[in-house]
Parts: sequence; C-alpha cells; structure tokens
Amino acid sequence: RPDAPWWKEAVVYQVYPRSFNDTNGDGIGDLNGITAKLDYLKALGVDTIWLSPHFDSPNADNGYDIRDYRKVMSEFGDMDDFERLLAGMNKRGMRLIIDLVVNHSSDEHRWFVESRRSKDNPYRDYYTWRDGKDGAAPNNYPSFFGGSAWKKDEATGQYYLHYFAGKQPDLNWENPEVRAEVHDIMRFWLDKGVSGFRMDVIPFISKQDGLPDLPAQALAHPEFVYANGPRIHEYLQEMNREVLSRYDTMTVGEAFGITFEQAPLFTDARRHELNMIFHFDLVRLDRDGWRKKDWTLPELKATYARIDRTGGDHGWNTSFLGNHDNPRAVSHFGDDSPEWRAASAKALATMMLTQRATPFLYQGDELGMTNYPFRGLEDYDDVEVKGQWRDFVESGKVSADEYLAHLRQTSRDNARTPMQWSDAPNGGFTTGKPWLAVNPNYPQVNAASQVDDPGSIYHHYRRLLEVRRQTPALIHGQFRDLDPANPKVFAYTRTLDDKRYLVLINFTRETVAYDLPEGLKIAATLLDNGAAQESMQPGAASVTLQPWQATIYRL
Ligand code: TEU
Ligand code: CA
Repeated sequence: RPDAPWWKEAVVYQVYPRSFNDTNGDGIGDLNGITAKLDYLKALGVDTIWLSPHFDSPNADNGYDIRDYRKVMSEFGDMDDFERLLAGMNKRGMRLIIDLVVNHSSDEHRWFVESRRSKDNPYRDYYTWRDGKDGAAPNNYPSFFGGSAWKKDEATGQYYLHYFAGKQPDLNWENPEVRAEVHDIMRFWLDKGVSGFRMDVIPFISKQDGLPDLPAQALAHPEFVYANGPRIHEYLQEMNREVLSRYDTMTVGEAFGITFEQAPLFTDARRHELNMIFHFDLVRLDRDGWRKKDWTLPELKATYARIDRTGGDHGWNTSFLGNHDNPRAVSHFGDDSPEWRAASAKALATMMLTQRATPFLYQGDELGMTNYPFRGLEDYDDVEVKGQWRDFVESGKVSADEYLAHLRQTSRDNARTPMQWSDAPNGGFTTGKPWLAVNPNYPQVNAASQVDDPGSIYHHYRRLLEVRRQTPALIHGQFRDLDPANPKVFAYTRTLDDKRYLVLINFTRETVAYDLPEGLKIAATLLDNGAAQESMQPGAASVTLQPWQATIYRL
C-alpha cells in the first residue's frame, strides 16, 4: 500500500528501560543499555521503539510519576545519552515514540509543590482540589492503587484527586494553562526528533462535571466512569490541532475504560484525535482486577473479531499480547511448561503478527520469557500490589493465600523482571544487583542462545516480521474468522485484492485433524512455526495440526 501512513506498517517494540539492559552496574537498566542493543533489535526486524517513561521521577510507579518532563531520569542517564540513542536509531532507520504521562504528574513536580502551598497559589488550579465532605473525602472515588482517590493535604486542609498513587496527583485539564503546558512538552520532544507518543490512561484526562459519587455497581470498575468525562474528545482534538497535525507522528492511546462502541471516537481518522488505541479486552479476557478467571478460545476469537470491527474503514488497531502491566504472553495465553513453551510462544507470535493492526511487541516476549515464580509478598515491588494488599488482605476481605495465588498469575511484576540476555549471572542484565530479581530460568531462556539457534522463538519472530513486510495482505488485508466456535483451532483468512492467506493455529497439546471450511484449498505454505510434520501438497483440503502448530498458508 504505497499510500499507507508509516505507522500502519510499523512494528513497535516496547522497552521498559528499568529492566532492559544495565551498562553501569547499578542494577537498573539505562539509555546507554538500549543504544547498545539497537543492532539486536534491528536484526529482529522491528523499526520503532516505544520507550516507557524516561523522565526525571521519584519512581513511586517506576517513572509513571514525572517530576520534570524535560529532564532524563538520572538512573537512566542524561540528555546526551538520550540524543545518542536517538541518533543511533535514526542511523538504523528506526523511530522512537515516548510515553506521554499527563493524566497526572508526580507530587514532586514543581507545579504540585507550588499548588499545595496555598489556595491562592498561581498553580493551585493545575490540580483538582476540593473541600472534604463531613470530615471525609469529597466523593467515593477509589484509587487503582488502593484506598480513596482523594488525599487530604495538611497545608490547606483540602483534598487533591489522584486516580493512581497519592504521589500521582491528577492534573486539571479544565485549566487551559495545563493544556498549553502539555502541548509545549510535546513540542519539546517532537522537536528533538521523537516520532510520537504512547499516551498513558489518556481517556481519564477529562473529569466528570461536579465529581458526583460513583453508583455502587461502578465502584469495582471505576475506569468506565473515569474514561467518560464530557470534554475528552475536545481535549484530544485540540491537542491534534495545536501539536500533532504539525508533525508526522504516531499516536496510540492507552484506552483503559473504553468500550468497543466508543473506540472509533478516538481512532476514526476523520475526527483528528489519535491513530490507534490499546484495547484492554484481550489482555483482560481472563481477569477481574487481580483475580484470574478461566478463558476459552472462542472468547479470544470473538474479542479479535470485535477489535477488528472497531477499526472499520477509517480507523486502525494495535495488536499486542502483553506489556509492562500484564503477565507474560506465553504464560498468559500459551503453555509455559518446558515442553510446550517454545511452540506455544511461536504460535502466539504468529497470531499477533498476522492481525490487521500495528503490532506492539513487549521486550522479552521474542524470547518466550515467562512469568516469575513469586512466593510471598516480599517478592513483589509493584505499588499496585501494596495498595491491593491493604484493601483486600489487611481488611480481611480475602485471605493472603488466595490473593497471592491469583497475583502470581496476574501481577505486573511478571513482565518487569530483567531481560535475559545470556546465561551469565543475572542473565547478563547487570553486573550488579538487579533492582528486581531475574527469572531463575535464564540459563534456559536467553537471547544469546536463541540468536544462535535458527529454530528459536527469536528467529520465528524475525521470520514472521520479514514475511509480514513482504506480504501487504498480512498487514492491510481483510480479516475473517472462518470457524469462530471451534474450541481448539483459530482459523482465519487475510485477503487483499486477489491475494488470500489462511492462518491456522492449534491452541492445544493434541494433534487435531482439521478439514478446511468452505471448500478452501491450500496453494502453498508461507511460514510455519516448526511444529508441522507433513509437507502440504498443493490443493490440500485438510491438515493434521500438531500440538501448538501455527502455519500461514497461501490459498
Ligand atoms: O496503566 C494504567 C492501567 O490501565 C493499569 O495497568 C492499571 O495500573 C491497573 O492495572 C489497574 O488495576 C498506566 C501505566 O501503563 C501503568 O504502568 C501506570 O501504573 C498507570 O497508568 C499510572 O500511570
Ligand atoms: Ca544502570
């Protein structure tokens, strides 16, 4: 598609800098560590990096609490290191998008330090301050990180709003000065040469008029109220007009609290808001908050079909199976037992990279990194865990054993353990003490051994990305699920003009004899994940799918 914008054909790799690569032995990944791995990423075939927050921060939430939007977090390096990273990327034809975290700042941001001083401080209105109600919080809003979303501040006796931690006060977007500040920050980084933004909880920036109490049934999932403020689309259109439309950018909004019906309001190109959003429905298929639930393949397929429909003719989607807030993809949707880990990780890669969407790979998923074998509370670092522990376990609502059993599978820390580069101590991530423990399976699961092995997960990702680049139908082609109710096999076609491809994925440990629906016949195999055992004859109408086999055929 010669007329397609670059961001539709891009392949994005998310770097969580803290856990990527440490070059100075302090146990924390850094920008120089990313620069040192650009050739690795280039060889994998990704062309864009999304960098999780790299800004100055006291790290109450690993950088999602920003103290200075124009300064590099000292643990990660300095502005020279950032410029070097960008130059190294440009040299390799790669682009960088950064994390725009502007629903809230850190409470240590200069604006908030001023704001909390007095009711008439010029920065007072940069945040949301209210009097308490009957000696308690102004309303019943809960925080995602436990307790109330309001915190009383001693200086003035008023409460400020924080949807996340108390150290993450929500900015007041009603104030035009706040919006102008954000636009300036965006221009600052775009002028440096970044190519766009992943926007953190962006639907939350518009607050409900009058901040009324949540009805009881909304308390467990306040995101659907927080994401539906009356001015959200006005703010995004203004941001687009003032900033984005003047640069060649990629934008992707983290759409926490957005339903399928609402998605096109953000992504329909005719509305001039964002290019794409991250739908939560797939990664939340099997959970309710920290609770893990069962999921079925037909549910997963229905979710893909719904996501694809919301793209429509004027929108575009993202494809992702994990990020720094979710468990590891292979542990989540695949089979991370030693026997099936590699095959299932490759099968998931095949699924993720053959959607009509821009793929976002999360660091380490190209190696099939797995969830961490957490034991007790002391193994976790995440601020979210501490808040939930207070709300659910200390309050006596849930036993420690029950909470920990679910958390082991749902915790964000599963994805935050350091990258496993080699079988050297600490997986080669650091020569010091890593800020979060390295998964003990690093001698078996690491980049060095997979780069050397053409049959590895890494090389399957690499081949998939190559095939995708050469096959426009796999990027732009229409998606159709051929067999939505099949509980074992995901079978879909991707069609562009007269080119038609079939993807078959066996989601089980069993061999499945599969007759192609609708009289379809295979013309050739484009790429399989190494599980297939028969070589297909042209004209074949049935396939014996091996456990976790995933194959792309030309029809
Ligand atoms: O995430 C918000 C979000 O949707 C969830 O990950 C949320 O933290 C939790 O699952 C609700 O129970 C974004 C960032 O990706 C996350 O890392 C930050 O902690 C959060 O916003 C606050 O900035
Ligand atoms: Ca370091």
